[in-house]
Amino acid sequence: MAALLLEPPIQYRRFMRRVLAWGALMSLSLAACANGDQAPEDAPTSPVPPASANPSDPPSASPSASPAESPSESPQSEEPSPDVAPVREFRTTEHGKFTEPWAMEFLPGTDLLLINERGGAMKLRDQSTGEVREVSGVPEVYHEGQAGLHDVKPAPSFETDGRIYVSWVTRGDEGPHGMLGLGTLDIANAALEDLDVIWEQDPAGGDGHFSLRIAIADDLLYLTSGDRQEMDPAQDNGTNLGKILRLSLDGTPAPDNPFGDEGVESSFWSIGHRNPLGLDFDVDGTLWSSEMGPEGGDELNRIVPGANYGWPEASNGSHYNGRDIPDHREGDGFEAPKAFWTPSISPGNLEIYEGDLFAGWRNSALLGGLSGETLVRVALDGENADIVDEWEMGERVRAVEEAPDGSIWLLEDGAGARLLELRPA
Ligand SMILES: [Ca+2]
Repeated sequence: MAALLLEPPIQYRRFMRRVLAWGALMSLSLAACANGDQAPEDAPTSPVPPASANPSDPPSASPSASPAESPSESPQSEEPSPDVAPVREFRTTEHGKFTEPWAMEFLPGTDLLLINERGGAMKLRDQSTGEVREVSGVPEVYHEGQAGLHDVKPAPSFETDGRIYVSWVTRGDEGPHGMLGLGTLDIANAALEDLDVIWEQDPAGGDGHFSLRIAIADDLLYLTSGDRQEMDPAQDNGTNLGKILRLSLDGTPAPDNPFGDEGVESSFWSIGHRNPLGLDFDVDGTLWSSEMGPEGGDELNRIVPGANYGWPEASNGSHYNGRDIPDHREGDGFEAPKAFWTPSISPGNLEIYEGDLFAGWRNSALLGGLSGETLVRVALDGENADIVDEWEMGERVRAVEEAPDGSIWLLEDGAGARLLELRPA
């Protein structure tokens, strides 16, 4: 830390970051060899240079100690504040493993972390003892492709009545589709009770791009609904696919939504989305969403009510078959992302940091990369978003969440996914 506080010349710092990153990777590799699956407790993770947000730039390079290699970041991505040097290194502690985890949530007023596994298990982890209990009464889910048990979010009244929102995928006669339910969590008995379906994705379709992320503020519920890999529904205001919705706490369309108060459109907050798997508010209360792009073009979007985010008419990525999609450009009528990633990192969710433990991170968007196997920090400032740091995590990262004490928790992806706690080194 002392070296960072002394503010050595930028080129030297970049060089040292590469040395540190390379050293950390070597430490991790050595530790992994020595300890098998054990997470190294004493090897802090250092950042690698942030991935380029410019599609004309080459993909971000592997960590390198070579000072001759040109850095990929611009000067303005350096620390914005002269008095707070943002945390650059953290220590990682493993707290058990989960099977295909998808979402987690610290339950307010408790010492519990709730974890949803995509196969249909909802688990309560006591953060004091490490004990994990499985919750009964979870709806049966359809578990194929990207389908299964998805997100969870406590209602504003959770601390007094245990009310909690859950999203999942069911398979009806017409095929799989997403559901949003509201139930009551009996913590003492680890039971989900009185679960009512309050919203459904329509029409049904295939096994992908459900999205189904939940965010709540000011007694309103925001929900992402993906394009179900059909693309065109995102521009079709006759369906709730490819949209971000704004609902009342009972699941009905919220009053005064920007697409009018008739029919399905009355639930829309924004349109033209592909697979928005991240949703959170910044410290000013503005909604942001991370969205999986096609081949390249992953997006971090600042959500403006009534805006059209362009899918599938505009994307900074291309179709998987190589067919081009026009990039976002001024005057095309679509809202452009505030940050994007080409090549893709595949952000599994989005968490905007509000704490103090990671100095200098307040109002940073944190995204876990699935294909990227990274943790990415994006500094938000009003309408602007700057990709400022990226750490190689060595595994696909499914979920990022901030704990009440300001520590940051990650869930890896797939079978044997580790639950990780990050604290400043
Ligand atoms: Ca394009």
